[in-house]
Amino acid sequence: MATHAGQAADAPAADTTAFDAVVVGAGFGGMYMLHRLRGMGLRVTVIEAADDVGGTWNWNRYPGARCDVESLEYSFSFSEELQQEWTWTERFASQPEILAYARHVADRFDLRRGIRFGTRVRSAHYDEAQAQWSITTDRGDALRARFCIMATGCLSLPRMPDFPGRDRFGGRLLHTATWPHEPVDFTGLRVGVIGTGSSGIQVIPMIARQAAHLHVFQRTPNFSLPSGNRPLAGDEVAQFKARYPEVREKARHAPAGIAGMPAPDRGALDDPEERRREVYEAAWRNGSTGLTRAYNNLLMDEAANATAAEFVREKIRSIVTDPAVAERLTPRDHFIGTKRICLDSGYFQTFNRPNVTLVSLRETPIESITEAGIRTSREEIPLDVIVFATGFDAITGALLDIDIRGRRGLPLAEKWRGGPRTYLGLMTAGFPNLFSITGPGSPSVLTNMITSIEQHVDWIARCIHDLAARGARSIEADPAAEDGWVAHVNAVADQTLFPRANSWYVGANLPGKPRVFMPYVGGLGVYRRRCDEVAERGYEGFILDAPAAAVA
Ligand code: FAD
Ligand code: N01
Repeated sequence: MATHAGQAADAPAADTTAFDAVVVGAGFGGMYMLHRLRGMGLRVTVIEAADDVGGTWNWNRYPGARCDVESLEYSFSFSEELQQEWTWTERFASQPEILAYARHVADRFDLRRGIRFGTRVRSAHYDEAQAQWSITTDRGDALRARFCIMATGCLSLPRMPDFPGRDRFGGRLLHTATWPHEPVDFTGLRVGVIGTGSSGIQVIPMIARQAAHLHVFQRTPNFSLPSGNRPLAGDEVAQFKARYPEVREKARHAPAGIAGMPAPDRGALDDPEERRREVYEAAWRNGSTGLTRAYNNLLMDEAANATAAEFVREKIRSIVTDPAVAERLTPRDHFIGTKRICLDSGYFQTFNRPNVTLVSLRETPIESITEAGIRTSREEIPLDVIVFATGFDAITGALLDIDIRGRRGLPLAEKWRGGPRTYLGLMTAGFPNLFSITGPGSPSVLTNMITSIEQHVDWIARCIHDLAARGARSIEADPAAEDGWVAHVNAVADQTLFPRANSWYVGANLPGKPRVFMPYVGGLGVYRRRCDEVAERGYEGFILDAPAAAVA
C-alpha cells in the first residue's frame, strides 16, 4: 500500500483493477473519502451507480426538495477555503443548490477522475488468503482492493410498494427518489401522491400549485413544522462565515452535529404551561426543527412529549379550515419526533385549496392501481400521474442490496438476518477491512449527516494510516466488542421513546424487516469521543492482522 502524500494516487496506471481502496458511492460520504485517501497517497477508485456526484441530491430532484438542517451548517467543514468561497442563498437550500455545491466540491478537488459513474457494485467478497476484497460491478468490472468502504447512503434504496396492478397504470408513475432530470409539468393534470413523510410533505404543496387536481393518499398522518425558509442576506452570510471555525467546532461536539442546536438544559414539565406555550410558540415561529429540541426530555418522557405533540395538533386544527380534514391530518399514533420530524413550506395550508383532496387510507385503503388511476375500497380515482413518496429501505437497504461476503464466505445478509450488528457502526465482525460510512449503530440519520460523514471519514482515514504505520494488513471488529456495542446502542435507545414508533428507524416501513432501532441515539459528541478513545487505545475492540478464519 502506498502511504506517502503526493504519490500518484488514482493517476492512470497499468492495472486499473487493483487498488488500495474501493469506495462505493459518490454522495458526500464517498466524495470526502476519496479526497482524504487520495491525500494520503492511496490508489483509490469510487464506484457510483448514478451519472454524477451528490448522491441524495442527485436522485431526489422532486419539486420542493430541500434540506432541513440550515444550509450554512449542512456543508463540508474540512476546507476553510471551500466554506469561505461557497455562498448559500437560502436558510434551507433547495436540491438544485445542494447539487450545484456537490458538483463544485467535485470540481474544486478534482474528484471526478477518481469516480466511475453509471456503474453499480453487485458483489464484494473477502479473500482471506490475500486479505483483499474482490469487487464486481454491473458493467463487468472485477476489482481488487485491500479496503472496501461503503459510502452507499442511509436513504438511497427507494421503496415502491407493490400495489396490485401497478404495472397496468396507463399514466405516468414517478418516485420522489428517482425523479427525472428534466422538470415535470403537472399543469392541467390529475395527480395522486402516495405518502406523507418528509418527501411527500415537501412535494405536495408544489404539485398542488400546478395540478388540475391533487389527491393525497395518506396512510399515517405526520407531524410537520414550518421550516421558516427565507433568503439569506449577504451580511448574515458574511457574519456566519467569519465565525465558521468556532461554529464547526461546536457542531462536531453537539448531540445532533449542529452548532445552532445545543442540548437544552431543562425539561418540558419544569416550566409552567404558560411559559411552555411561549417556548413552543417561539420555536414554531422561528421555524426549523427546534421545537422537538426545545426541552431535554421531549424524546424521553411521554408526558413531556404530549405537551409538544398537543401544541402541534392545535396548530393543525387552526390552519386547516375543514375540521374533518384537520382531524384526518392530525397524528395520534406516535410521539412527536420519534418518526423523523418533517419541515414544510405551507403543507397543512395546501388542504384548504379547492383542487386538493385528502384520501385517508386508514378509512379507504388502496385496493389496486388500475389502468386509469387508483382504486380504493370506496371508489376509483382517475389520475394522469401517480407520485410515490413512499420512502426507502433505510440504513441497511443499500448495503444488503450488494452481495457482501466476509470470512468463510459468510453473506452479510445472513449475519444481519436478525438486524444489523456492528462495532461503532463502522465495521462488522467477520468482515475485515470493510468500513461503512454512517452505518447502522452510528448517529447518522439522527444528526446533521455531513458532520457525521466527516467524523466517520476522518476516523477511517486515520485508521488506515495507523494500520500502514504498524505494518498491519487488516483490521476487524472483535465479536465481543461488537456484542457490547449492540447492547449499548439498544440500551440507550430503550431509554427513549424512539423504539416505540413504527418508523423507518426501526425498519417498520418494510414488511418483514427485523425490528431493530438502527441509529445510535447517544449523540454525536459522545460518540465521537468514544471513537477517538478507541483509536487512541490502539483500536480497542478491534483485532489487527487476525490470521485467516481466526475470528468467529
Ligand atoms: P448518499 O447521498 O445517499 O449517496 C450514496 C450514493 O451511493 C448514491 O449516489 C448511490 O447511487 C450510491 N450507491 C449506493 N449503492 C451503490 C452500489 N451498489 N453501487 C454503486 N453506487 C451505489 N440529511 C441531513 O443531515 N440534513 C438534511 O437536510 C437532509 N435532507 C435530506 C433530504 C432528502 C430528500 C433525503 C432523501 C435525505 C436527506 N438527508 C438529510 C440525508 C442525506 O441522505 C444525507 O444528508 C447525505 O446526503 C448522505 O450522503 P451519503 O454520501 O452518505 O449518501
Ligand atoms: O419516506 P418516509 P420519505 N401504502 O418513509 C407512506 C429524509 N428526507 O421519502 O407512515 C400507503 O418517511 C408512509 O406511510 P406510513 C428524512 O430523513 C428528508 O418521505 O408508513 N402509504 C409514509 O407516509 C426522511 O425521514 C427531507 O404509514 C405508504 C410515506 O409513504 C427520509 O428521508 C425530505 C405505503 C413514506 O415516508 C424518508 O422520507 C425528504 C403503502 N404501501 C426526505 N408505503 C427533508 O426535509 C409507504 N407509505 C430534509
